[in-house]
Amino acid sequence: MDIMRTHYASDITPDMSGDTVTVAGWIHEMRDLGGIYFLILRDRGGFMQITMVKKKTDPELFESARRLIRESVLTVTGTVKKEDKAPRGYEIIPQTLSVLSESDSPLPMDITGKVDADIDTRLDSRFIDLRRRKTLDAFVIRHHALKAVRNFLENEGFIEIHTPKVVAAATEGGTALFPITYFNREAFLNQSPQLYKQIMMSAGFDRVYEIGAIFRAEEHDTLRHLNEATSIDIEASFMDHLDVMEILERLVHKVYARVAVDCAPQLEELGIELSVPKLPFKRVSYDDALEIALSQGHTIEWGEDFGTAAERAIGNAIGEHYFLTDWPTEIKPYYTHPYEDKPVYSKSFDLMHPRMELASGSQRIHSHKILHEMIEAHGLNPNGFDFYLKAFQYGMPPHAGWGLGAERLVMTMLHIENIRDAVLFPRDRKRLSP
Ligand code: AMO
Repeated sequence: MDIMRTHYASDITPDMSGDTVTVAGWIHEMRDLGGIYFLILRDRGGFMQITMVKKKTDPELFESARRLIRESVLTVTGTVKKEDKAPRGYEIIPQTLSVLSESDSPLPMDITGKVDADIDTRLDSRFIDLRRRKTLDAFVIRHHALKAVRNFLENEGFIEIHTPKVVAAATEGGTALFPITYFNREAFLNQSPQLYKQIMMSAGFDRVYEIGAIFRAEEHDTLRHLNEATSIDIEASFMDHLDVMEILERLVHKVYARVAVDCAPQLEELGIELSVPKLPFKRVSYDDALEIALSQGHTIEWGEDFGTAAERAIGNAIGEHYFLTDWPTEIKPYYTHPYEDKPVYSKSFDLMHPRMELASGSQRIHSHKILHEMIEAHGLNPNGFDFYLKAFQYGMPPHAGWGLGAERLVMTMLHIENIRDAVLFPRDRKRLSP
């Protein structure tokens, strides 16, 4: 059995007519017209038509092809022939065809896109769901988006780091933790690389980034929350909140611009016309946003977070990406730096898409004394933060950073309704498998 492939569907062009190629993939469709038999073979790059005319094909090959089962894996060696009516303008006339793996039948779900499946059916058989072009497209775009993020940050002088996901303490205070057993001790899955990326500022790394898993045990069952999400985090020394906001908006702009170019075929298949957000993004203070929400009939007290409905109302009023800035210090995490001249407000921001929050960040407190006080003021025990606080005792530069949700970035860019469609194997309240 020869499993060497010479070409992907996307490598072959009509002007290769006459060439011999070996291709491989899954049987997407079979069309039996009696005297002529078409196999549509699918690989990552697209579809190929394998054409067999009964009179011109070895009878044994013809009959074995007719017995094939959809979604089986095949390799085909044959001759390329220009054919305007076939996908990509060519067909392959096979000389040999071998089945590498036969599929069971019926399939757990339709993959041709003719029959819609609900999200649970799709996620239960995610490997099959991912064979559908539109599902695959979103993940190819996610790959290009994250590649653009990496390239951008590398060009800005950021060093990639990997911080522990098994930790001893809460990071974000309030939000819920997943406890785990670590030998004989209690440990947790990390909610955010926050404390470690800050420690790296004391280590002198100056600019760091991490793209990694964050775990939140919140009981949310919404279209924009996961219990395991991917966070794009940065931290940078000798910068304030304004500096890192500027990095963030340029990064989002760059991701859209790159995806528009690199993913043109996928965007077309998905029917998406990507409009690259214009720079600079609007800055809207918490107080101004509160006014918008109040004027639209929402009741929120100063110092409260905006609920989903008010957030939507503000988003609709603004209509594009924007920063929500200058939050009340009391509702931001303990590490957030207050303004020196008006300490009830903080040097903090959220990056918003009209549909939802994408990122949050701030300048951080870099004084050991004040940080210690703030941890206590938030009702937390500073003893649990020893390893973190220590890094502030021996020369910690002023610094700032943010965390951007990768799934939310992708879902808002591609108009994906449910965040579960922006992650391969989502973890939510009910789902721990596959
Ligand atoms: P925050 O908790 O706001 O900030 O998280 C940052 C971003 O991560 C994404 N995100 C989520 N996405 C899906 N499901 C979730 N459950 C979820 N939780 C968070 C969001 C959010 O905006 N340490 C700070 C960041 C910083 O200041 O550097 C933090 O974690 O897109």
